[in-house]
Amino acid sequence: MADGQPQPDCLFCKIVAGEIPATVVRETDLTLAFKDINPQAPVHDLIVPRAHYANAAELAFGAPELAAAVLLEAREVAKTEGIADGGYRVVFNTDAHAGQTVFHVHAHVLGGDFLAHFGT
Ligand code: IU
Repeated sequence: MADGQPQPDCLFCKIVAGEIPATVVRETDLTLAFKDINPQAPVHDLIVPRAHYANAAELAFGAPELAAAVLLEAREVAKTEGIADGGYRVVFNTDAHAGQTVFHVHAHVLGGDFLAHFGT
């Protein structure tokens, strides 16, 4: 389903609703940014849209303006965390082969040091 409605068993819907605590970095009307509980870099935050979409593909298709808001928020989170100048990585793990484990779309924002490079 890709209509943005909250899902009862979704961990990140519960964080958005304040039912489960998180260390919030920034919030807007559309998004919430919080610390990843298992950081993979000196700075590792997650940005979620408040609305529920399962993954980046569903978000981009169902609410492209909200997808843009999440990307713009990555820039703001990087500035807030002081990593905008050094550079940072934005990752959307999308479905099984990418190892997605929480099926409420989230952008990982990683930085604060040189990150392992992949690709050519
Ligand atoms: P993934 O892209 O779905 O693999 O990422 C899920 C992330 O959510 C992962 O980095 C977890 O450490 C993180 N996370 C969290 O921050 N808080 C939680 O309660 C749970 C997972 I469960």
